[in-house]
Amino acid sequence: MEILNLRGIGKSKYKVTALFMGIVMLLCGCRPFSGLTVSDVNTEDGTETMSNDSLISVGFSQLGSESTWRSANTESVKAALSTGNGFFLIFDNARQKQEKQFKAVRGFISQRVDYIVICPVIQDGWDVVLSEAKDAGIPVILLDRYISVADESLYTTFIGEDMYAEGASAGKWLESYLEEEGIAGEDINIVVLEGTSGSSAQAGRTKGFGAIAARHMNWNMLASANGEFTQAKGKETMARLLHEFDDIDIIVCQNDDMAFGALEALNEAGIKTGGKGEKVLISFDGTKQALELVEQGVINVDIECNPNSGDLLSKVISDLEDGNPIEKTYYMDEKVFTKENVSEYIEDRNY
Ligand code: GZL
Repeated sequence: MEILNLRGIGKSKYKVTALFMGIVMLLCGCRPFSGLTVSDVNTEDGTETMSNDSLISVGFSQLGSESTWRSANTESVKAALSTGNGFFLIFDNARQKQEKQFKAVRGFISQRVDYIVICPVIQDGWDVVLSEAKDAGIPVILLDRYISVADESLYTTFIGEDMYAEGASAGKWLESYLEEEGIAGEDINIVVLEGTSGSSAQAGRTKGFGAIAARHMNWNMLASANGEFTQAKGKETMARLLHEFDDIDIIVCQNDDMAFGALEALNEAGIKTGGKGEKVLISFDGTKQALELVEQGVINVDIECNPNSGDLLSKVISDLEDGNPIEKTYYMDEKVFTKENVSEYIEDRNY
């Protein structure tokens, strides 16, 4: 946990004696402040005090750093919720472990932050810890991924992407592609490399693509296998599927990192993708590296999933601070990239 700020009692603006807090943390076996933003130092007795007049403290539980997309999402939030923009950000990387997210959220509650932001690694299991945040009077904002809770008042708003729509976009693109190739009536064998099991990204994309696939009796879903949104697992999973099936026509990777891994396995097997009569490769996220592969005709289509939600998050928090009405859901703008349109977007892609 990067501690950029330790909040005192209540919502009032405060002064914290960093030296005292550092000793307390040492006694508790914690690492003293690292990266502490000290606005003034009293050199007479060596104590350091930190004042943060009119800054908004935010505890951010990021699920991990598993993909290019995730790193871009983290950077987007850190850039938007900077001290210069009026925030003190406490950042925690849960390394894909929900238990670590629970621990981070409870830490934010004990530090009485003004807001808690969570990218939930999986959908289930959030009711208890979010009830604790509600009891503490701290608004919770979901970023990127959804949760399944009985009481929707446990979170204030969701800012992210419509995963179901992303999955459906991939299915609709495949319908058009097969029509254009004149093979819409032929048997089509499909494998899917899925992201983190139980995440709203994996569930939404699977359901959205599945709804389109259900319209076609000749679309054979050979297998869906977990690639954990990582390149390494994507390679391993693709290699296993190539070993299992020798008649795969369509490969759906639920993010670019798994597509990069799949391409490693396909290349090692001497199998090409993207071209006429070659296997079709469908991916999600729209990272620069992947868009370059779309332009080269290696990835057939990439469904954008925009990680740059930091500015919108900052605006929503500011609206909450000002007492302005806010929506329960904010979706990011997203595109479908193909060889026909991708070139105009690659240059400016910042992830
Ligand atoms: C989608 C996001 C997914 C990305 C992956 O919003 O949660 O998680 O598609 C990332 O790259 O790992």
